Amino acid sequence: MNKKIEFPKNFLWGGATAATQIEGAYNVDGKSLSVMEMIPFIKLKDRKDLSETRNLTTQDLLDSIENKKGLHYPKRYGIDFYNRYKEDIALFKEAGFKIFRMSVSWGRIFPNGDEEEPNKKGLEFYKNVFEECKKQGLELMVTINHFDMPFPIIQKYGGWKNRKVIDMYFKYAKTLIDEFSEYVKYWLPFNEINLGVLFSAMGLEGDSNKKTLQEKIAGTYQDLHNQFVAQAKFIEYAKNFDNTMVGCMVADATTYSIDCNPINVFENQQKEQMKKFFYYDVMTSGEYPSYSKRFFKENKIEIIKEISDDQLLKNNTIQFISFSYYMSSTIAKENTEMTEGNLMKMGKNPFLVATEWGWQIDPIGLRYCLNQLWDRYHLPLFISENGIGVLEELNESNTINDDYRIEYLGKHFEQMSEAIKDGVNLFGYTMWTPIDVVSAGSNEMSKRYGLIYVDYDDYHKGTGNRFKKKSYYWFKNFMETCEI
Ligand code: BGP
Repeated sequence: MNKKIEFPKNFLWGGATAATQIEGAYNVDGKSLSVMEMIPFIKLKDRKDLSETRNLTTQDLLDSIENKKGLHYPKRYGIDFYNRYKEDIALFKEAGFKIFRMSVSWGRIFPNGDEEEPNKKGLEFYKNVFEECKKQGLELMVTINHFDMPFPIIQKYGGWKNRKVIDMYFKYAKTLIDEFSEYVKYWLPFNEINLGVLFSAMGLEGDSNKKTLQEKIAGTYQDLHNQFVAQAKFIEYAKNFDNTMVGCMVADATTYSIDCNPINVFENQQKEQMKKFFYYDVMTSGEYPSYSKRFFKENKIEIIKEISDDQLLKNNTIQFISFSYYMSSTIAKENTEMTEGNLMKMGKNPFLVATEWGWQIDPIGLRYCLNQLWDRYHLPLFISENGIGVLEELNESNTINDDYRIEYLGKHFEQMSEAIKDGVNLFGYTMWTPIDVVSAGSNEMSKRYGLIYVDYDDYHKGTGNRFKKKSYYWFKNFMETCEI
């Protein structure tokens, strides 16, 4: 018999995507390339680990523009959402979604970053998409920058370390809210702002392999500070609009101590401070927390600020917290067995099972995380990503019986419901993803997360046709009945 769990009537259920993983059409209507679209596909069996797909030099990136090496760049093609968005949005509506989270591609709106005027064709595309969502009665949550800074900004200005980029970001973000405030209520200035540390190793800092680790880390925190400032400027401006909420998006992953040895328990607390709470703390209080000051001092990191930055951050904090949650891990000590995680390796937990990509499944870790965030911040919470990536093939009935996904979602929903009973103010959930997309971290199409199967392989071969999986019908029924 199915089990009934409880959720508030107005809970916002839906799905999440990102421009570079779905749109394709990388070279039409004036769009520039983003770094994400310059990372080539490497077959799983041919690569040692994921970092191989990210250790790119500036020369690699330049060579990719005209594809001198004849490689395949999956994020240039996505799943052709650019041309098929009406069909996809109709499927989301039919599934019973109330909200759709998507991102805008910066390179469609300001291809070089420093233009005076936005690209009309880019604005037109998003207006059409938003109109379609409105027609279908879908609320929108928009990520302004989901890992896709236009490459010309990196090439000419060196990326986030240059304060001119703050102004370029603000001009871009301001254009979006000026144009689209009537469609979009929820805004997320940056996707997974705490993963920047990994992107500076991806060419965003130029030839990063020429730098020492200390230089790289220091550069990352400077980039981050400039992003905090850019976000605060946007929050300040967004106050001019009614019915608008600006939140953050942090890649969360509960971490546990390896055992009850106080040394390890404390080490876990310190890791949590700098890997997750630091980000939420700055964005909710507008101040750098005390533990970060010690961390910066001991690691010889000096953040260059302008006089007005502190006040700007203080006056412009986020209104809600959103985060992604896929897995948990333990802290990694010497000799700890490791497993893959979201863009980095993590300590293995003997009590958990992992996906084919090594991501450890832990629904109780989600309840733990929700309680931690609510207790610490007392701000409304929203889960903006959660899901499971699996190798899948259509069966003879043109569907997939993805019971593992149903089990994954059901168990997480159960823990969310428990957290709400604990008193946590959780107001919505967008699963990753309603439809198969190109993987952010591994560039594979075959790492499938969707409720809907998309007929493209890793080389973008296929019809692109969409097929509903068993989980599509299960999710639809769940939203109506709350039965798992
Ligand atoms: C998050 C990103 C998404 C997404 C997801 C799954 O880090 O915000 O863009 O893709 O993780 O990761 P992956 O695609 O690498 O499996």
